[in-house]
Amino acid sequence: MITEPLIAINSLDAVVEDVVATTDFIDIHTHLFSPSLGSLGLWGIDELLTYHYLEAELFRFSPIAPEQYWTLTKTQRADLVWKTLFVDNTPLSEAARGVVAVLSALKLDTSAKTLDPLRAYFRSRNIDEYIPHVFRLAGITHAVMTNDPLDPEETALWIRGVEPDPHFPAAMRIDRILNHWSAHHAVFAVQGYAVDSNGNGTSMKEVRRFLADWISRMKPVYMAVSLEDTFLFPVDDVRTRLFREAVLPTCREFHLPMSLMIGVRRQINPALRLAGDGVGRADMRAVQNLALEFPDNRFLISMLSRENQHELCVMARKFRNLLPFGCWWFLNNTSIVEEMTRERLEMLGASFIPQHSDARILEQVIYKWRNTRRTVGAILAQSYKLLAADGRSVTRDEIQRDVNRLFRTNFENWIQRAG
Ligand code: FIX
Ligand code: ZN
Repeated sequence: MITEPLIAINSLDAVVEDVVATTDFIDIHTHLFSPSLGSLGLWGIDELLTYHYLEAELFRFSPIAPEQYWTLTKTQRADLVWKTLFVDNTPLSEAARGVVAVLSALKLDTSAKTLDPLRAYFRSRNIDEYIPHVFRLAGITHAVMTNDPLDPEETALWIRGVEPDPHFPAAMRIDRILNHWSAHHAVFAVQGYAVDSNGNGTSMKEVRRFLADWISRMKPVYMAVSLEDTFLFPVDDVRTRLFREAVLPTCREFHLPMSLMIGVRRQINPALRLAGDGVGRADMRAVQNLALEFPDNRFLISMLSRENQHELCVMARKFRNLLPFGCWWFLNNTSIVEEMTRERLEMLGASFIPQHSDARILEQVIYKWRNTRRTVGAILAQSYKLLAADGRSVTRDEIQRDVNRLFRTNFENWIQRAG
């Protein structure tokens, strides 16, 4: 028996906007790091401006050659990006508008001619007070990190001992293991695990031991990998065997979901470094085969290509061990987020995770979540209006339940009930 007042159709926009604005979200995929991981964590104006999204745009406006750009200091690079994209041109792109949104949220000058006054502000921040302030502005309680147990700099910190931070859950990223076994298997030996270049002998058992040791060290909430657009499963290679004999059994043993981010073409233009990655449409039969062969594994799935989104929605209707999440990277633009979110609501109801920030610099969570609230909030309100027009009004509690589900409990349940 519904006792709460039903929301009138012409009040839905305001109520949904308020619920979305006052609900804190969980950011399930970022490249941020907890303070206990020290200088791995990036923040401040120079980092914001040398973000690879903006560097890609810089090379479209500035005559500077990438080789010459990389000879500059970070400060000089930031000055050039600011002058080129924010002073000599109007910051119209999603990424450039994002910097403006961050500066305005921090009550800083958004059209300063030079960066010095802004640099003074960021220099005066105390990171332990600043992080909670930024999280409040972004409306998030948790930012899940991306932690690589084969990254030399990060490994050294974890082995020395990292204080767990409840606001920065870890996620174990294993691209080097799954995608670059031949280049990285030797690191296992250095860490005391007997594996060989073909993954034979004790390799699979040793990889499982390696993963188990790092799970007890990092206490990740999931394991993750990004995969190229040509990724296929199963094929006769060491990656298929690693999935089958080491990674997915370990996920089941430790009740961890496996996150698959599929469709990146790494380094299509190496001269741009991190900004040099591209996208390609993937053959989703790989996801279909994984979901079918491993019904007891839970998968978080994000496809990078716009052309894969409809297929992902259909696939998720067929396999309940697939949880679509986020409008990843080149999809994180209002026009595409609208399209994807509307389609997902129409095909999956509230059984998906609309967004993650993929923030690489701390303050980016401010604009990426502001954009998401604006876009997803409007799409949600539209859906409730259609429902009301079809003959069923909703209460604020029901809206709150759906928003909680989309931005918190779908993820919380997935990581708690995995495997
Ligand atoms: O693989 C990933 O996690 C990607 O998000 C990154 O590689 C990418 O550089 C990025 O920052 C996207 O937003
Ligand atoms: Zn990422």
